[in-house]
Amino acid sequence: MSGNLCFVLGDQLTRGLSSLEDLDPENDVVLMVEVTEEARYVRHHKQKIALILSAMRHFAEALRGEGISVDYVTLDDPDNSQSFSDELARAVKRHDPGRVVVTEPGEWRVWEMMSGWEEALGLPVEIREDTRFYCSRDDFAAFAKGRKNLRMETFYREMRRRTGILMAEGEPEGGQWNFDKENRKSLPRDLRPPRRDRFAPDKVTRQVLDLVAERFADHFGDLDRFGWAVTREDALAALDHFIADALPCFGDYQDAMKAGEDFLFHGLISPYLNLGLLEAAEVCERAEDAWRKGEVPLNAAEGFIRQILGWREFVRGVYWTEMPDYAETNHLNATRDLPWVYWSGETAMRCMSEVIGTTRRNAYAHHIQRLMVTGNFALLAGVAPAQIEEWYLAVYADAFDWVELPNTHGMAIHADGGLLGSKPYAASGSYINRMSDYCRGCDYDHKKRTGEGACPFNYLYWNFLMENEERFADNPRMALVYKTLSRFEPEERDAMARAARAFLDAPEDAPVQQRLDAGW
Ligand code: FAD
Ligand code: DLZ
Ligand code: SF4
Repeated sequence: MSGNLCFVLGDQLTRGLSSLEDLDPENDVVLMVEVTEEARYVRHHKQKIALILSAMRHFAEALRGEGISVDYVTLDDPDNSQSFSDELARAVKRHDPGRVVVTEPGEWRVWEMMSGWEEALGLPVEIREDTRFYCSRDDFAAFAKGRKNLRMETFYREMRRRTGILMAEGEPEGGQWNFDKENRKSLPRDLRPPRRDRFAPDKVTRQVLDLVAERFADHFGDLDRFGWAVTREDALAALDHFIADALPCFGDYQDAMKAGEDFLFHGLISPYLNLGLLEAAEVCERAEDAWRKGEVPLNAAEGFIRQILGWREFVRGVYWTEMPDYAETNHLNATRDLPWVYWSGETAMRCMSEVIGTTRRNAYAHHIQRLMVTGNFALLAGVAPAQIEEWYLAVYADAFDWVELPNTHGMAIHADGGLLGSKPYAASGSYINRMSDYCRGCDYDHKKRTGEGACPFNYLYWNFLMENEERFADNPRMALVYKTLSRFEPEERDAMARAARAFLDAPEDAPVQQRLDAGW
């Protein structure tokens, strides 16, 4: 064969992908491979593996339906070498292409791998830009150049101007760029979130679920509630459902948490965006359109669009301009092993058990749960960046390094020293109590800082501020909390520091590897 071998990765399931744009069905072959290496470089949640493999199989079928020749290697193929590089080398032998065409990957690890393919294979490998984003890597680098700190809000305004989304004659719709302050309402007790569409597994998905249950039994997570869309058609249906039923309230209750309500008014679309079943532009356009038709309020449309046009594009830009050094920073010198509770969910802290519970059941938790519960805990406990990052990368269906790393390393645990956020997102039990109903049913008392039944988030929070006083006391955004801390009696400060030490050194915090080795 003299044509192209177009290698499509598991998070590149978009028909308009750059590596497929000039595909010639007469001469070219698409290669897709299921490999254990990708499922095991971190132990991904079972649902995440099943979602990716099933979506890959459906995408391959859709391409075949167009008359495109797809060489698809399944995980259980006895000749499968189980790695990207080796499977590509085997496919090159099978097809003898003129060149290999790929779209740049979403992870530095794979980028490094890809950069060595041309030499290893001895034939041209064309790596094309991933055009599924609003902002290219080069454009972001130009934005970042010369800036000491990178702020999402500055970037977001530039993106609004550049795209014209929610703009009228050069000004933001509604006269305001950002309705963040209107996005922090607590949930009224009687407000019922809409029932969410879950998609019944078809035959292909059922086969994949069996395969995953058998091969990855030792991975975290339940499979029985698998309900993700695995085709573009179903992902579009999920988007329609979200826009009609949940987006109207998204803005008001974006930061709220409620026990037993895993999804509230969130989109549940991040896996579809990150795998390529939905495109960022069509999602933002749908939300804007709903506002223009009067179907959703402006604070909902703007709040939602900000997450995609702003945060999603921003963290990707940070990732590619700052890697690989970014992942190595550890500004707060955090070294604690990841507490076992992240895997077991067994704790009297109701907030933690709720968030880890939805993570296990759904391979999903919404942003505030990730940031202000599990992320906040890791920050306050001083968990080593690499360990908490591995956890986030493993447990969420939407997790890929380019988006997970900046969110965890930068936003949640401040390991980048403030490159991405001007202050750490540290919070005590009062925040969690304000934004959720978790504290109501908890064994701990969110009002107590010390003594019997005191909420761990309280003494961990104040202990964190005490330990990092030199670092943060001059930060104007933290002046108020340090003023409050200065009013505490020395005895209370000591008591909180002692409580924090005792809690963190509790014997159930056995190192994760030890518990993994012991089996689940
Ligand atoms: P919605 O709340 O409905 O938001 C709509 C969309 O906006 C999301 O689908 C997502 O594409 C985008 N978005 C929202 N917030 C962010 C953000 N901070 N960064 C990038 N995109 C955002 N998101 C991932 O896609 N993959 C990850 O691996 C990931 N890891 C995270 C780790 C931590 C510690 C934190 C704090 C956040 C992380 N996020 C990650 C961001 C965010 O939590 C998820 O995108 C969101 O919860 C997905 O659910 P949803 O589709 O219901 O989102
Ligand atoms: C995450 C993942 C998994 C579990 N399995 C596969 C796979 O078998 N084949 C594949 O092409 N991609 C898989 N992926 C997604 C890749 O890890 C992802 O494409 C790279 O990390 C680049 O972002
Ligand atoms: Fe979490 Fe503390 Fe509230 Fe319990 S009291 S749910 S530990 S914040």
